[in-house]
Amino acid sequence: MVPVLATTVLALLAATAAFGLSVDEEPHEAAACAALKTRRGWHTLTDAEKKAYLDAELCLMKTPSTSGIRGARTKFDDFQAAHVLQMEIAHFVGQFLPFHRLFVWAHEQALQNSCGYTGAQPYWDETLDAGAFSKSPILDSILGFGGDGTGPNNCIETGPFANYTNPLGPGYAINDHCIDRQISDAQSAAASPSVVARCMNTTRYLDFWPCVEGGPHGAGHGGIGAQMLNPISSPGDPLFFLHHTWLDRIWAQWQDGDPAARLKDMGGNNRQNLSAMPTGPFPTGGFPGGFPWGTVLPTATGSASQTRTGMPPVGTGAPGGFNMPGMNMTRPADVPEPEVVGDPGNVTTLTHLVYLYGLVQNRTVGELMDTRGFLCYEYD
Ligand SMILES: [Cu+2]
Repeated sequence: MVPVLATTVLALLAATAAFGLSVDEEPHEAAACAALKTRRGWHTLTDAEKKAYLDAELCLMKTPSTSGIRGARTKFDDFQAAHVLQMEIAHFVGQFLPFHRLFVWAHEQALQNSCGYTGAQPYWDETLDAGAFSKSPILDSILGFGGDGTGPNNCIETGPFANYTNPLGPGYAINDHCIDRQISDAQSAAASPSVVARCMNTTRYLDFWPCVEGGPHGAGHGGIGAQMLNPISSPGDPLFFLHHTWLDRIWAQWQDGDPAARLKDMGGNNRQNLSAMPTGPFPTGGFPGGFPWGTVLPTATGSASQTRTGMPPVGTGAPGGFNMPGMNMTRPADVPEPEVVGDPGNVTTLTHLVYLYGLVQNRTVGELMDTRGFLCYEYD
């Protein structure tokens, strides 16, 4: 039998060497989950709860980074910086949802451990604002994230984050700038209940994930626009975390629909192949049915009956999609190509390692399938 564990450790060591960052080799001990935290929607929080979250985020923005990740100045930047390095293997791939599950959780841990936040990570139920993001109460200038961008650079000029100097982005650039937005109500339309329902009605991860990534995911990023629309540097807008927590909730609810099957159901490609992607802005309303490509993808089970159409082909490919002028999506020489660790084939499996450069312990996709394990949360 192939020594899978040894192979994984070797791959881990290779990844460690490549990034010069520590990767623990200890077996992962599931931390005890004494009491599940309940993540709730922003629209349902009390004023005090909203203020506590916004204050904790502001605290992260004032706390110096200790991660050493390229470009990060504060602990808020750490997450954006890690996302920049992972972009190529975290989107349009099978680990899209588990990667962002750990990513959002790591941010929630930082709010709690570095800034004394005692609440759970809230989500933005975008079905309540689909097609009308510009009127969402989440953009409140006092108890929200501030409004649309204005002026030549689309800087947000209201709300608690108006004066933040973000050192990363757009894309791979390292460059001081404001948090910017360019809200599009039209592009927020695919956050609608009917699109979410279409995703929820799928029965396989291989259909569910691209439906979510192409539909509601794209709606949130396109609906807020500017930095949020940049697949590389989008976590520079603090709304990112509420958007992705909402997507994580959709996944968790879908899993709850058939836990026996769906807490183990994984698949998809390990690396992007965006060569078939269009460039330019999202079409109005996003891609409500999923990705717009027409090729066949194998799955984790390898079963011929589990192929689907409408997916990008497996293989490596430079990011070419959505590469509009100024988005800086061409990876520069000082950014290493991210390595796929623990998953030697082209198909995403439960042994696939999700890593965030030491921000939190590395986890396998298998460990991230159930929010009620070490992650220790559920949704209302
Ligand atoms: Cu992302």
